[in-house]
Amino acid sequence: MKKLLLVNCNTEKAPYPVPPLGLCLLSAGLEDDWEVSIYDCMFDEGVDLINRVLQFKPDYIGFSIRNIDNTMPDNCVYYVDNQISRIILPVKKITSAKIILGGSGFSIFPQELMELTQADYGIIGEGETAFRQLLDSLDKGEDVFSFRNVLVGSGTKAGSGSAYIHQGLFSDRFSEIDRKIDFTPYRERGAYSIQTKRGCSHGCIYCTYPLLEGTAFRTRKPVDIVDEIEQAQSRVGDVMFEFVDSTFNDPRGHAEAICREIIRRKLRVRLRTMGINPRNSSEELFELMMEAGFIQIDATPDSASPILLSNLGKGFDLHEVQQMATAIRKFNLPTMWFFLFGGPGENSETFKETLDFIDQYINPEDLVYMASGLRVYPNTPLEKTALQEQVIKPGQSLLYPPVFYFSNGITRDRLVQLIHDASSDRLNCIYSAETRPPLEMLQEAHKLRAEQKLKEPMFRTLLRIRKEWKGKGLL
Ligand code: B12
Repeated sequence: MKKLLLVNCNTEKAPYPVPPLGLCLLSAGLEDDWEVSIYDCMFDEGVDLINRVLQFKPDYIGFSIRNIDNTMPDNCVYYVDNQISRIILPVKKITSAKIILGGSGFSIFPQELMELTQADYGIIGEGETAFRQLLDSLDKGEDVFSFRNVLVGSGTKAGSGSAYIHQGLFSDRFSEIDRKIDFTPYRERGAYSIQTKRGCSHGCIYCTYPLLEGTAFRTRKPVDIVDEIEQAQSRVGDVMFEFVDSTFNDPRGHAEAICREIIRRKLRVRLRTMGINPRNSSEELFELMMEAGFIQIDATPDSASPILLSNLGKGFDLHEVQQMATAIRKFNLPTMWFFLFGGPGENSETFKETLDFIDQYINPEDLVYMASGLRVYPNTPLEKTALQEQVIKPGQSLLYPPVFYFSNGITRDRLVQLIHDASSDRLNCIYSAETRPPLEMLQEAHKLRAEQKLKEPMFRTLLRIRKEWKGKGLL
């Protein structure tokens, strides 16, 4: 059996460490015919990677590049340099194994990352089918130049060999994350990732999801999804399960069906999800979610200004955002809200429209993240706007330095000032560039949670402490 080493290059622990779901899925699909080992750099920053390579002696090494930067114009963290200089290049120096790159970050900037790493191959997009085909063909010594989604060496341009297509059904294998990596350190703050579908049919102007996953939803069967959760829970015990879909409640009815299956089996699970789409949300959905075991959701309308919702291509209107917020509040479903200011057409009036919505509709016990500036990614509608408005030049690299779009209707400084003002008046509002709570606050929160056996989301505990500290004049 030929040997394959898969390396998770991601070491970012904020907002919490995320397990390498993609690599575990790839491993699950390959391990019948390949001897696969995963090296997870998350907690040891890759210090033992060279030893693993020397001992395991892989024929091929796949590096997963998930994060490029933290998408924040203020306090921007750029991850690529470290991943290349500390993880990929040292391995390249000591092995003759073929180096293959993949992952969502890689798929956004494939050519530039091939050049920077001088890797042998790269796979754009999802890997289940393409990676297996590539490995099998390389192993037989076959030509792989014409393979779709595959880059060969740093010289290839995106051509027939890399035209990006989205595959049909994705693997029905379970990731079994806890069997593939040491899941213990993820238990405390992280979650067990579950994907219920791929694809996104929405057209948010800045977003990479349709490029990464395709524009058509490809759903898994609710029975399979709940089997996966049930089996994982029987192995790992009480853990938070997190849905990692672009939007959880798309297409309409799928999320409801998953919740019903969980309820039918009387599972006692803790669940959270990002991406609730206002258009397909309803009281029925939130009621089912509460009953199924959701203890936290992320709501990401980006704006509550009708002009911005339209300019950002969100595909839902203010009324639908208001309805969603009302339903969330009715069921007291702990929610982290995300607003993204600075899109095309943003000005002080549109900012105020969103603020009015926050004041009227959002539970003050829920957290509101306020971000500024839109990260510009290749092949998105925002890239075209940025070109037209001469924010970027034709041919300019968007990889580094990271490029952000700001509306020309308000200066960047003024926008940040408005966010600062809004967050100092409202304790539940936080400027996303300044989200990390002070260490002392985190320690107090952990202590309180342990003493009182609190099961509420961490953000609610932190928010209460923040209010107390403010009351005592400590903030
Ligand atoms: C869910 C999600 C989150 C959740 C994660 C929850 C969790 N428990 O995992 C939360 C909200 C916490 C989150 C946070 C962040 N995220 Co996020 N997230 C996503 C999202 C929507 C899905 C990721 C996922 O799990 N996909 C499912 C798995 C199965 O897919 P996959 O890992 O990509 O693997 C497949 C392929 O990539 C490929 N593949 C992967 N590795 C390899 C390796 C080889 C060798 C090969 C051949 C193929 C291959 O095959 C796999 C199977 O098909 C993506 C966008 C997207 N649609 O992909 C953004 C995304 C990954 N996130 C992104 C970012 C920036 C972040 C943050 C830095 C944001 C921030 N400022 O906090 C943090 C970082 C968190 C961390 N600790 O690393 C960016 C990364 C690119 C970039 N711009 O840098 C993305 C792409 C979104 C975007 N803006 O475009 N995120």
